Amino acid sequence: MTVAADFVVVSNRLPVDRTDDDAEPWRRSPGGLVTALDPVMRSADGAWVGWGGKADLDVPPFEFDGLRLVPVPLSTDEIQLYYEGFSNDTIWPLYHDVIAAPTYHRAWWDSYVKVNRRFAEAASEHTAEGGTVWVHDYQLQLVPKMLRELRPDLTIGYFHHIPFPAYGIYAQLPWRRQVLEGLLGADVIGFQRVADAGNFARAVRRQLGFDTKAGAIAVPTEDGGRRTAIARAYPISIDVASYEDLARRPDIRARAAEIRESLGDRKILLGVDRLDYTKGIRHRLKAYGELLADGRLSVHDVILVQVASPSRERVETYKQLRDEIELTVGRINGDADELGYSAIQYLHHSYPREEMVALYLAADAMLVTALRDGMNLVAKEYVASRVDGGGALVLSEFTGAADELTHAIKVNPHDIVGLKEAILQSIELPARDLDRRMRALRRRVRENDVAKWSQRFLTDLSAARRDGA
Ligand code: GDG
Repeated sequence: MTVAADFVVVSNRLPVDRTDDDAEPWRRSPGGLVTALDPVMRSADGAWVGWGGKADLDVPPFEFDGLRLVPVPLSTDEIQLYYEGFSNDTIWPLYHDVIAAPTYHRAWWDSYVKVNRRFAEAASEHTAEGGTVWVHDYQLQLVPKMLRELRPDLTIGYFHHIPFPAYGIYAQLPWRRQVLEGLLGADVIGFQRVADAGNFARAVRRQLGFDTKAGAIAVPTEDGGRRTAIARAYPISIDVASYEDLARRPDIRARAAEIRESLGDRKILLGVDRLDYTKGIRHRLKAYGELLADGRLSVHDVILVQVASPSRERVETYKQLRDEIELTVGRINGDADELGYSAIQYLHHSYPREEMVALYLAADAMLVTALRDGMNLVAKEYVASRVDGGGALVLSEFTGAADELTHAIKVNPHDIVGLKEAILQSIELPARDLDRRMRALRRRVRENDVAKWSQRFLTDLSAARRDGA
């Protein structure tokens, strides 16, 4: 199938997973991005460029469930160097304020350049004359410039899902100029927070000396002129209605009741994270463990359910993190458990969305204690699922979500004393107070759902195209 689409999304992963079943080789992988872009893809003759999720998988473009998909192959070596290496062990820790030390390897960078070029070429080949391409995330920061060079007729957007760090941190990157130039190939560069867009503009000023004013960056062109690239915040969100629908389903409500009953007559604290050092799981455990040790909480009254979904298991830092967390959970449970009463229920699994919503509904308080997080969709999913108006949200001020969810119980997760107080508040504040907070949170999440997010971005992108023309 040849594809030349008017609207093309480029992301590291395609919105499908490869199965081992020859009769049904692809399964749709549910994700916010697909849901958000689905209507746009269908109305705008869209296609999606991305990796199929398996090494050395080289298959031609195909149609699946009404979506046109263009697989980009990655070799085993490239998965190691470009993806696990440069993306997840250089850029990820650097952009999350060096919570873990980034590793800089020239061979990783070389692979990153090569793979970014392959994505740019695939996008170039499959986009119609004058079309629009929307590139996603930190694995593909060089694609906008490469694509612009190949196809000056295209309108190019880029959205950055993770934080963009302060200049003092960003400046460590040996390839800091190339990455900025790569991103500036886009007409609109979207960030989660106003602060991220500000950090980016400052890096551009300091490194490249370009003028930036209120998010408009003057980028010199080859003919000696200038074009404008917009760098602005577009806080991402979730498909609120789909969470509300799930939360109203009788089977899911029954499952939530069953979870509560199985845990006894106790307050349920909940953590849901990819097992990642940015999520502040260790800080959360420390605070909770101390509350039990201090006697301010008792296993008879409270339990922490921690879902830690497996993530990046071949990257060394993640292996170490898993060991540390499991040691800590074991220690806390060993010290605090009583027969029939466990302090922490630790679940190193992934669950279907239905089960996640049942957990959200069952929990008295959701603990989001990330040390740094682009947005944190879990916080928004929890709020959206609480159609019953119950529950409390403890939210780290270092998440993008904290900018919008101002009625959460805010915490600085590094401050263990403050974190302990926040956890206590989440289960001890008067119901009237918690209800008022949850009402305000729900209003906020419903105002800005993921469809709004993509509309805002794409509206600015088409304005950029008009201005360019
Ligand atoms: C990046 C940025 C930004 C987790 N475990 C299970 C499961 N999940 C789902 C959650 C949520 C998603 O994964 C995680 O999203 P987050 O936003 O919390 O975090 P990242 O994965 O780090 O995402 C982040 C995001 O991109 C979007 O721009 O917000 O800051 O780091 O949807 O529900 N889902 C299921 N089972 C699990 O076990 N079904």
